[in-house]
Amino acid sequence: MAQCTILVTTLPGPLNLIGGEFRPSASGGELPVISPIDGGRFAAIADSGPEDIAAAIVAARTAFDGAWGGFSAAERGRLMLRLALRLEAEAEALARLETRDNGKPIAQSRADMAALVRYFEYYGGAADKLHGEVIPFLNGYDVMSLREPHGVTGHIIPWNYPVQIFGRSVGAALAMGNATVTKPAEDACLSILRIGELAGEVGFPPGAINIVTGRGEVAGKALAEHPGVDFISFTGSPEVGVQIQIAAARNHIPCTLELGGKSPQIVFEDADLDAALPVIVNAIVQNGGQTCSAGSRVLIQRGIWDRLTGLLADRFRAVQARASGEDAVLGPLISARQRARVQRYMDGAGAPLIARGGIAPDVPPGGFYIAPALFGPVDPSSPLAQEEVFGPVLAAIPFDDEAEAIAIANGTEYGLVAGIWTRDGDRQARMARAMRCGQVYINGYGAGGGIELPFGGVRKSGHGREKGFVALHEFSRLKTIIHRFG
Ligand code: TXE
Repeated sequence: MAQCTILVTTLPGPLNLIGGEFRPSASGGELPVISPIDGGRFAAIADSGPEDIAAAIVAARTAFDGAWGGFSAAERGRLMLRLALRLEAEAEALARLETRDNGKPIAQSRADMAALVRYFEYYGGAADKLHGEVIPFLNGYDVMSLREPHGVTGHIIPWNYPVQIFGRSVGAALAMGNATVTKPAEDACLSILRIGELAGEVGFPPGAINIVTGRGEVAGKALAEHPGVDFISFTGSPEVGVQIQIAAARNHIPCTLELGGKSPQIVFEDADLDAALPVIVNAIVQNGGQTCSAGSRVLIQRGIWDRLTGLLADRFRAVQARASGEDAVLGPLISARQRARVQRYMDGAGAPLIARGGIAPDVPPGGFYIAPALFGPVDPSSPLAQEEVFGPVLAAIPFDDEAEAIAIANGTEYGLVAGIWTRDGDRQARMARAMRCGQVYINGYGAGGGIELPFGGVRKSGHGREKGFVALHEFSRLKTIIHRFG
């Protein structure tokens, strides 16, 4: 079995990071950490409650009003760059820890760590580059706008890309001077705790970065509802997203929600199929399809239906779920629960199975493996074409012309990303504008981590933009100062 050697966390036990110290939850409760690779328990995390969240918020506020708040923008940026270097030096150990905790193939964990480093480089470099404006007004007035941090920001993070999402949201928040409280997902949070430990080592003052683990409906809920939080960034399911937005409304604070998608890849008859094929397959197999921007629908113009589904079938049959070592493209899913969810969608597909991949015979029997599947033609109104499966399941849907492609592509409640495959420049422009979503790729998909590229959805995919420079606007607020002079 080509499983990689995994380092176990250096953390001494089920602890939270609060005010610069690792400490157990107030109740002393803990939750098991299960590796999806073999289903075995290998560590424990703190099962935190409202008291722990409250303590973290006090620590963050103290940092914001004290040491961390006293850092200039340039000093914050320099510290973030120092953390980026430290993370880069630790990247391999972090990647191995992530693979054991999350189950993702080691190559994917390495890519996640590279993105994490880039986020701290990017936002560290940007910390002192968001300028206010001087606004022309009446004679005898100087008017300027000023970017200020919100104060204490809450970050509720899912298990699918823990470190990338920590980097994009906590990184941007820190760059703007906020003090942060993160509640990572109970299914994968060890790498985030380790990042918090490294941040302390490079000189982040106590309370700037707090990390409290625990169950969503307890610790996550407590963070979302706490009146001491000034801004919430949430990435997760639409159902919980609604609860977060209600809690934010009750506290009169803004929030960003990133809630997944049902992103289409639209392939026209004139597309370069050699270029499209590997990208389409990767967009649904990567991270086991447990990706908010997974390309989970492929819309195929009827004239190339047989050819493209045939080529896709060959590729799907060649994919084997493996134990996340060097040779793995597809690893296990995050949990038995997630595998059962994906299996339910496969069982109820209501469409012909075009091709199925496999599971390597030497995977550990207790792991959460599932073979990838390609279905088609799928009815665009069926659950498989409408709902986020979050697994390696691709729904192929035929279309006749541009208008029908647009109607099908925009015909779900989601709207996160779309991919357009055509050589026709006019059509590229028309289609890009017609897509009701936050990001459109033309003749490509999901390239290079995209940390610089504004990202977020519409409707059920959420609102607000993270990644890129624009995230600094989300994680800060504008003050206008009107100065009348004599
Ligand atoms: O999400 P949850 P789950 C989608 C995907 C997946 C489904 C369920 O389709 O199959 O959601 O996944 C915390 N108050 N996405 O159950 O429950 C929780 O602890 C506050 C898409 O894992 O939304 C975790 O930290 N917080 C998505 C985070 O919310 C709560 C990524 C996400 O968990 C909470 C993940 C509550 N009441 C799932 N309940 C994406 N956009 O990429 C849970 N949490």
